Amino acid sequence: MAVGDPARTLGAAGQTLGAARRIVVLTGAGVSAESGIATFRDALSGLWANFSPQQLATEEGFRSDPALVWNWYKERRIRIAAARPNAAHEALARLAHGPRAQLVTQNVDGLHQRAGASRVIELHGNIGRAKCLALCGWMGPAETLEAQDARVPPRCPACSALARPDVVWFGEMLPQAAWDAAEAACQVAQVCLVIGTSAQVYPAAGLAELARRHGAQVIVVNPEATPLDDDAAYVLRGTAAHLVPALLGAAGR
Ligand code: BV8
Ligand code: ZN
Repeated sequence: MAVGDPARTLGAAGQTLGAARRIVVLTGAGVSAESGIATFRDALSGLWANFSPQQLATEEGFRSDPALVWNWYKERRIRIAAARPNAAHEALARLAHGPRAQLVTQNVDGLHQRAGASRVIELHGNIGRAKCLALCGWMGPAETLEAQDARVPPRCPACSALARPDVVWFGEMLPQAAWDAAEAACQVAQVCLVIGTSAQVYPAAGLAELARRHGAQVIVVNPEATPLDDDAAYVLRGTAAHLVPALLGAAGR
């Protein structure tokens, strides 16, 4: 792992990124922190302070108190709608326009897409979408459903079961197509750029190691230490909105 003078590390990491033909970018909640979106673990503040993610972001948590969990997601959706993509989202959207870079995110906030990124792999779903709790196949925009049905949670328009957020809860499988596409991108990447994730939640947290085992050089961007740092080729200690544009600039992208 290259340490030492941050400017030199940024320059070297930029060169490595600039020379890569295949890049996979893995983002976590930290990439949205400077858009004012609390990271997952910070999200449980205020009214939600006495709950754990494992309580609210699980099917059993939802089934035991559907209105409470629906309202937690609704509050997060409202905050996300009021937020704007930051310089990191915008720089990554430009990078992902090219054929060589594949954007993979754990985030459910849709900010990569709002910054203009088109081919985003969402490993954990999207908070803007609702789906049927009984998995009858219905899914649609949560806000539209709320406008049509004032009950909390609203009901599935197709079968009247409860509607739920279309996100991956703890204990749930990730969407197979998204997972397969993320794995495939990691298996062919020369560089794996990991931004704003604590790499605590599996299986997403294992993707950087998968890329590294297939020969990728890992570049970590995070203001704090992560379990990926020791095996990374470069660790850029700082925030995404500052370092991602600088890194992509140093890569000539
Ligand atoms: C599954 C959607 C199994 C919901 C999310 C014991 C050991 C190992 C694993 C497990 C275990 N017990 C259970 C498991 C599995 C579990 C898991 O990994 N648990 C963890 C807690 C140990 N995983 C699951 O349950 C997964 N499913 O395993 O299924 C299975 C198998 C077979 C058959 C059936 C089932 C599903 C996991 C998905 C959960 N859903 N999100 C929602 O959003 O409400 S996870 C959620 O938390 C996020 O999506 C993200 O992935 C994760 C972490 O979020 P945060 O902590 O907020 O963000 P992050 O980690 O990215 O940390 C923030 C980082 O940003 C920090 O590093 C910080 O330094 C940095 N940062 C801060 N500011 C900035 C910054 N970086 C840059 N710039 C800044 N300005
Ligand atoms: Zn239904």
